[in-house]
Parts: sequence; C-alpha cells; structure tokens
Amino acid sequence: MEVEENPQLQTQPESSPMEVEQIDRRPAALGDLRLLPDEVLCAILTFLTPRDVARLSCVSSVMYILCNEEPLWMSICLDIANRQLQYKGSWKRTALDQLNVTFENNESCRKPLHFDGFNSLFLYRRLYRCYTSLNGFYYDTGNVERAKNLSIEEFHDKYDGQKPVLIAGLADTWPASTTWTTEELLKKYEDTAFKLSQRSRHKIKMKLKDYVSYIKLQHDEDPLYIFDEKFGETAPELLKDYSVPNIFKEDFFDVLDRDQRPPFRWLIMGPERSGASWHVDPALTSAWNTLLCGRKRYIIENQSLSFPVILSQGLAEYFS
Ligand SMILES: O=C(O)CCC(=O)C(=O)O
Repeated sequence: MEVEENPQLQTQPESSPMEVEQIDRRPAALGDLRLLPDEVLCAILTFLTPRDVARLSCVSSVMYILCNEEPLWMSICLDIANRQLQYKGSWKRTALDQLNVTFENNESCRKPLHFDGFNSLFLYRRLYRCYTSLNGFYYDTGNVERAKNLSIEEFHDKYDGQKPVLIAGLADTWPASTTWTTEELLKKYEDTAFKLSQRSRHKIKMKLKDYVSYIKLQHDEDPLYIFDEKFGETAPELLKDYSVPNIFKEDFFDVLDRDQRPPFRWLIMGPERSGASWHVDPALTSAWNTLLCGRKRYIIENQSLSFPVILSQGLAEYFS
C-alpha cells in the first residue's frame, strides 16, 4: 500500500474563487486498496485480529478511520469474548477490556484524531441507522384479526395453521404483566447473567444490570438482545410469573424427556432497533409470543397473499 505522502488535491470544476480546494485523501491513503468500496474494506477488516486492526490503523488516515469504526470493534469483541460481557461505553474499550488491556495511558484510547477530506456514504448511512429512532414507526393497519376470550375450539377452527390472530387479555392476570419491567426485574435479578442472541463463536452472557447499562449507552445498529432459553433454569422464580394459556396447552414436545427436548421457552429483552431476523422456527414449530412491556414489530408472512404482514402493537398479545 502506498504511503500517504501526496493527498490528491481535487478542485471542484465549477467552484467559485471563494471555495476552498477539497482534498480527497482516500486514493493516497489507501493505495491499491482504493479500488475496493468502503463496504468491502469494512467487511474485510472484520476478519483481522484486534492486533492487526490496531497496526493497520497506524498505516494511513483512512485506515485509521476505518479501523476505529464501532461496528468493527463490536464484531471483534463478540468474536473474542470468552467471558461475561460488560460494556465499557464503546466497543473498542470493551474489546480491549476483554483482552485485559488497561486503558490508563493507553495509546489506542487517547483522544480520537480527525481528518477532513474523506467522505463515505457507506459509513454515513451506517451511522445514520445507528442513531435512527423508531418512535415514529407504527404500521398496524388492523389487518390481523383481534380476539378475546377465545375457546380452544374456536382457535382451532378459525386460526390454528390458517391465519394470525391477536388475542387480547391473556396475560392480564400474570404477575409478569407488572413485574417484568426493567426496574422490577433489576431489583431481583441484577446480578443474574442472561444469554444474548448475537451470533458469536461463544455463547455470550451479560448480567442484567450490565445489560441495562449497555442499553442506555449503546448506539448500535443491531443492538445485543437478551434471548435466553435457559432463563427458567437460571432464574426459576420467573416461571411462577406466567402460565401457558389454555389454548396453547397442547404441546407435542412434552412427550420427550427434558434433555431431548429442543428449547421451548425464551426470555427476550432488547432496546429499539434490536430484534430477531425473519426466520422459521427450528423443527417448523409454532410459537406464541407475549409482549409485556414496550413496543415490538412483527412481520408475518401471509402465504395466501405472498407478501408479509407488518404489525406493531404495544399490548400483551399473541401471534399464531
Ligand atoms: O420475539 C422475537 O424477537 C423473536 C421471537 C421468535 O424468535 C419466535 O417467536 O420465533
């Protein structure tokens, strides 16, 4: 790679005499790698070790910028994390903490350098998504049927395997409807570690108090999401806070021994922008979901119409 000796000066062809000459530092800073779009460069960097990323960041201004991107350090961190995660305010700091690198007098954590003359639509769009609030999103067009006091027969005849339905009121009597809020859960489970959903070589866990502090600090495009199928074993008291509604009592996996049974209950918690990607559940099983707190957006494929139904709702609810 060429060394950045001669940042190419690019004068805007129709610039007025008042306009300052614009430096495009990308070609000189990247050398032959300038041929690759930023998106590809950023993807390649995720395959490097933290040490190589640190070395590469010293090579040129643009490499410095790309190697200090938070999504890169998030990916590095999730890759190397081998113990309980505690977010340190940025993913780079968190990764260094995982590597037992101390921050005091640490070169890599000193005040960030700023360079002009580098514009990247890819980085800009990604950053924009990280700061996008979903408050304004409300897509419920009422195209999913609502029901209350549904009998098992009615559920089987009208909905089961046929169309989605939102059943109101099922969780009204659950203790969880009032106790499964962030504040209440913290009182009892702040030191309990729950599993996170992020794809990673290792199963990553976070103590609830650390997760809540991460939620408040982070600006990730796809934030970490508590997705724990072992919560019943880690925090058995939580199992007393809800019950399986009558219409979902029939469960064919019940015939299996516990150790043969695939995961069947999850505790899910996450900030805005977090979530599961569109998927079919393992073994093509059906699931019921109850939203106890906050707002959640579901996309359900409507096979007869061959396009997805998008729905968001803020009440306790079930989707067939
Ligand atoms: O609620 C979610 O975010 C995902 C739930 C899920 O994976 C499911 O119901 O299959």
